[in-house]
Amino acid sequence: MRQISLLLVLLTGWSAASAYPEFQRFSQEHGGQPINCAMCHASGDGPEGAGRGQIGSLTPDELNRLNAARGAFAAGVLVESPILNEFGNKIIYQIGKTRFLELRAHPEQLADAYGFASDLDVDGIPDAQEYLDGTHPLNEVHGNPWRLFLHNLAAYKLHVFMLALATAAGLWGLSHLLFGLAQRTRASAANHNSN
Ligand SMILES: [Ca+2]
Repeated sequence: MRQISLLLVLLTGWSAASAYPEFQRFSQEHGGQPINCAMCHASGDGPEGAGRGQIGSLTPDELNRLNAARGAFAAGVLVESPILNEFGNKIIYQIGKTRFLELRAHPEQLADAYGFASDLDVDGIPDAQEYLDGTHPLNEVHGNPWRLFLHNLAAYKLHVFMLALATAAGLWGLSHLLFGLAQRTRASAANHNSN
């Protein structure tokens, strides 16, 4: 069974870990961030090999899921390819394998084709924007610093307000304490001089 599934994989033309380097190259150059295959794949070294999340280590069930994903030519088909991560599988779901292959010639159009509604790591930056920025769409602490700051500021605005209030109250109390001490010192000095 495993041999049959593996044969299917080979017959359907899976070619290399670098099968779709156009997208990685675009994302890296556009975002100016070093990224590897882990943006879309289960393994940072890509799908070829015998490591975890690579073709050589797949079980018969995983090979079946791989074949199913590779045959998802139309958009809207839920796939669970074991060599892809959640973002990679969602790309196939959103645009389908046919459109994905077409976009190899225009990797800059993948973000628009995928759309900006999904934010898999819930860090406030859409998956498609993370693709453009060259940041990881499944890591909530990896993103454009300014975008993350704005998102966190909005998410924790009550905390920020309370912190600012506490700081202001602390400064107000300290200034009055110092003022009171200064007054007592002046009064004490005045009494000393009058005696
Ligand atoms: Ca995100």
